[in-house]
Amino acid sequence: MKIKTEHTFCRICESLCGLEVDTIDNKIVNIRPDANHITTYGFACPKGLKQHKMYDSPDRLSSPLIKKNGEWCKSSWEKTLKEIGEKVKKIIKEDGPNAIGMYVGTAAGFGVLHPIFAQGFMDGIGSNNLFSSASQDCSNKFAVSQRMYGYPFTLTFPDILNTDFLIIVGANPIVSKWSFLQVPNPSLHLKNILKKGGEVVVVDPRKTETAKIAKSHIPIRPNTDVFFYLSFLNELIRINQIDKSWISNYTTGFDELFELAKRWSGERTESLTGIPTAILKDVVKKFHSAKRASIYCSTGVNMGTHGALSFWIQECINIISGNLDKEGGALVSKGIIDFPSFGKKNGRLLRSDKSRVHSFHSTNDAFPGGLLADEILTRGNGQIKALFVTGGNPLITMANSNRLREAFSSLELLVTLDIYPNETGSIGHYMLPCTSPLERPDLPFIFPLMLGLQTKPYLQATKSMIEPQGEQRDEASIYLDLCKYSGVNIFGSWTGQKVLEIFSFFNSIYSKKKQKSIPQEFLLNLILKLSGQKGFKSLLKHKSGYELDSHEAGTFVPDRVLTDDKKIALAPHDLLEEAQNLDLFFQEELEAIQEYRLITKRDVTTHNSWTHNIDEFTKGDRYTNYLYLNPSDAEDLSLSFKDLAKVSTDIGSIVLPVKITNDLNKKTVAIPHGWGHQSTSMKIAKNTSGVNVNILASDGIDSLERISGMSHLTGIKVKIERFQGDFAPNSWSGLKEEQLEVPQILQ
Ligand SMILES: Nc1nc2c(c(=O)[nH]1)N[C@H]1C(S)=C(S)[C@@H](COP(=O)(O)OP(=O)(O)OC[C@H]3O[C@@H](n4cnc5c(=O)[nH]c(N)nc54)[C@H](O)[C@@H]3O)O[C@H]1N2
Ligand SMILES: Nc1nc2c(c(=O)[nH]1)N[C@H]1C(S)=C(S)[C@@H](COP(=O)(O)OP(=O)(O)OC[C@H]3O[C@@H](n4cnc5c(=O)[nH]c(N)nc54)[C@H](O)[C@@H]3O)O[C@H]1N2
Ligand code: SF4
Ligand SMILES: [Mo]
Repeated sequence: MKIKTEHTFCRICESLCGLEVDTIDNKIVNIRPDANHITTYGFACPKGLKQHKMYDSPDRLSSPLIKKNGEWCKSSWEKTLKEIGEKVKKIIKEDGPNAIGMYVGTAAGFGVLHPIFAQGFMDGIGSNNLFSSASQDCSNKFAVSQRMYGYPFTLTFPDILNTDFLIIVGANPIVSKWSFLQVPNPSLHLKNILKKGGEVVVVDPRKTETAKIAKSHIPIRPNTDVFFYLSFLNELIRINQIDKSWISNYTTGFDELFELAKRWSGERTESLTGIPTAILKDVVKKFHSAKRASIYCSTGVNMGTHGALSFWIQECINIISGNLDKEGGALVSKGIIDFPSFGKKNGRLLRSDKSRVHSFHSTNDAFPGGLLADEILTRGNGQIKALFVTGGNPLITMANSNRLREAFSSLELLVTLDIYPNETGSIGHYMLPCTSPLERPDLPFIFPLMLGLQTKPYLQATKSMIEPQGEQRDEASIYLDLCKYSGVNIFGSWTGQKVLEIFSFFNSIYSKKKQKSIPQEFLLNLILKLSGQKGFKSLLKHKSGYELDSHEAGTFVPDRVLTDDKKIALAPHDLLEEAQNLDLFFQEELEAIQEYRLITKRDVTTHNSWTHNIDEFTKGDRYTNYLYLNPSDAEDLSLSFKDLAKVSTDIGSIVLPVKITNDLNKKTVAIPHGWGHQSTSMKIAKNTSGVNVNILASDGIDSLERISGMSHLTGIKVKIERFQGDFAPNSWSGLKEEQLEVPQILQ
């Protein structure tokens, strides 16, 4: 048997690690890091190297499934699509196009054609009821960028190759491998900054893996980052020689910003943030005196109650310190095209409509996920009756999972496009099997591709490594067919639909593939060619990536600032207005300083909700998630290692075993998300005993971050007690106790 080795790149997280894949007879037998890759230099993590085991699993979706009388039955594509199409037509006729909703999950973003065609389907339907995982992780950044720079996709990033001083707030790149920036091998890059005499400071409630490498950690009380940022800005303005002419030439709103920052000195905020003023002043001084510095944040800040205000002030810090658009500071680059200019001109991602329930504005053309249950459960014109879930698992990853379960169960039609029968799919009506990343050709993730969010710019193309072994199809082709059977046109274009159908027909004859497919490589080539890049085939020849021009500092301001007056808005009015509510919040939080706050935590072997069906990742003590807490809190609560703790909020309770760690401060506890798989048919995941932490998080209008609609998933108020029962009545699933299988390990 002959081993065939080919090059590709991983499409699980933003690192996009270069990989070498060995196949025998259309089966992947081994995956290695690509040592010659142009930026990832032989780096990869266990998830990327074991991914074929997830895709090879007998539990994987291999043919379309229809639920009949509560049982899942295999079906043909034709029959399934026809049935779905008929239901869509009926719902549109009776309730209008907005009765069809869609949730786009994080996996969708890792294919180039998937999100484009999913949007094309919604355009065809004429529905605005689009939701995405962005309001669980990053909508605050889009909302603020739109207000400050004029477009949601104008995103700054730290130039980590050239920086002397980097502050990381609420991110743990050593585990997550960075977000909103492609940083292959974060550990190497952080160590390089230190080696060159630079500094890295981590602001995080937990002494994280990143903090340990950075060697400089500032612990912070969860969900108080906005005060850290304001006090930072306050001190920076106090000591900084501000370049007044630059500020007045290229920005507006400095005086209003100054007035706000003045009110939040380090002395005032230290009682809540837990950051002593002397430490704050020291870090600001170092930041200010470093030649090239920047401050970056991620989900630990984004998912708090003030993600938008925090990110706004962070951007102002980079700007006022003179680090924006500067080598080694915070850059705004370009991808294969200047996407923000293109998008702004064509009105993309700029919808200004409001949700039906609670009239909340959209961000990046999507409504907050925290309103999805309301939109499904609230009667009236435009009520969502059907939901398409594409590359996501909202039942586990969104706030208030029990309420979502109730909402999803009431839908007339719930269709998932996934590689697995996940929790969301399991309570739905149709599950459509999709190709895995290694079974489709692709280009990099949209951020590096279109926005240049990369440490070192490069392009790479990959063909599919193997053909699907079952009846899996790529999502773009599925959406084209869903349009056809639903009597609508993809992107709302009759010509587009017909042309793509003809392409698809001939491609299927020509390529002799088992499943009908649009010519994916042809379309990817078209995207490249329209952007003036090398074609797909010639990129394939650069097996380990093709280097592009380096980032160019000094090209963003003012030419690519897209506000009406071409100036950066330092004090957008609604952000300023929202900041007026901070006094009350500060007082309330101060009074609650003795309460527990629950934060999130990611592990190397789990990826949100979908890597729990691999033996190696769930072995030993990885069979569950844990409640992590500080030894002194454990003592107060009479809890020891592996005791069961009950964690509750006003919304729900979960029970899980305890791990004790010195990495957390008193009154800060952590629970990893993505668990709670006991109700699926995934045999390995089903036998894990982890619980879904999002049962504790609340949804609905009052729980949303008011600027961007972000859900509040970290820093949430919890009560903890020792669990007294024999076994946890895991309320994660809404199942009764007698319906639960007791995991062996806890018996
Ligand atoms: N408490 C808490 N909650 C959180 C977070 C947290 O830190 N704490 N993190 C949040 C974050 S950052 C995010 S992004 C969201 C994620 O929210 P979701 O996107 O809803 O969840 P995932 O678990 O990433 O779901 C991805 C799904 O895509 C499927 N999949 C994988 N590859 C493919 C593919 O190629 N095609 C298709 N069609 N499907 C595929 C997987 O099987 C899985 O079911 O969750 C958020 N939820
Ligand atoms: N192994 C693994 N890698 C992943 C993922 C995964 O699930 N597993 N998910 C991927 C996805 S979808 C994303 S979006 C990225 C996210 O990438 P990151 O944003 O880097 O995510 P985390 O690793 O969760 O880091 C968040 C940090 O915020 C801290 N934190 C929590 N609450 C607070 C707070 O109130 N204030 C401050 N300052 N910090 C706080 C946590 O302790 C944690 O260290 O990771 C991606 N990579
Ligand atoms: S770090 Fe991310 S991109 Fe790299 S191998 Fe792991 S999962 Fe894949
Ligand atoms: Mo995410």
